[in-house]
Amino acid sequence: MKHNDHLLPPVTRILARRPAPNFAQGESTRRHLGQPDAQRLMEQYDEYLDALRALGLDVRVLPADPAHPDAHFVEDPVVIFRGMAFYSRSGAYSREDEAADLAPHLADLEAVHIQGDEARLDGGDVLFTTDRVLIGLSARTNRAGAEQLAHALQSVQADLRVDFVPLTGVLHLKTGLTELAPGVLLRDSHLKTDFDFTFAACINLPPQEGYAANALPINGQLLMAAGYPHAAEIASAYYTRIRLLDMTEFEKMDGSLTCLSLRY
Ligand code: CIR
Repeated sequence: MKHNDHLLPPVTRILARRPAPNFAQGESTRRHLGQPDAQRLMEQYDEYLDALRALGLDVRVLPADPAHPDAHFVEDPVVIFRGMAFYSRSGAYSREDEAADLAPHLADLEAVHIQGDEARLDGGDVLFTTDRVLIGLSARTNRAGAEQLAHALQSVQADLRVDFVPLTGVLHLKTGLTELAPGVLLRDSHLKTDFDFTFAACINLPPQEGYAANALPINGQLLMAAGYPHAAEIASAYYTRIRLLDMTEFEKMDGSLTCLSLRY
């Protein structure tokens, strides 16, 4: 697979943060899935890091931050594009301060801060596809936040196409939609939106496989949640190397593969 024509360059670096012992105090809309098992969660986390290291990436892992039980979902407070870090304030009040805590660890990137108390945005709502950026308008990201990010990104690349995707049914846009391969979207049918995705081929996963819609392609290889055979079968048409990862304990906290790392 080619990556040269993608908006984002190949990944070389990963920034992650270890889950804190009190991670279960984080936000969750998935309490019905039960209480996460702390030991199992840490095992799943270590397997996730191993999978990234196996891709030959430079993986940096920050210490846990018990003051912010969701802080290991590092993808949400910042969006990285073209060597710049765009920091935003989360729509979850418990997560508002995470951007300030992360910024010193990305000091080599030029920082841009989404301004204004009313502007809210989580990185989980920002999907860079091959040729455009989709920003979900969700419970976490409002129009002011999305407009500011779009404007900031377009000040870096004037012809960047940015579309807003009003949605319900999943936490973030990327919870229910990722780009499996160039021009191919993978969608959880729980994701409700009137947005027209016909600019790409859109593969809808049945509800029982919906969690696998958060797939993580990196440099021509794919990480995918384990336990979703139909989704894995679809993915095998695009990838010769797929690493399936158990994500059950993160799922109980509304977490998925993309949110556990920053890739740049
Ligand atoms: C939250 O509700 O904010 C966390 N418990 C989960 C965040 C997951 N982030 C993501 O999908 N980008």
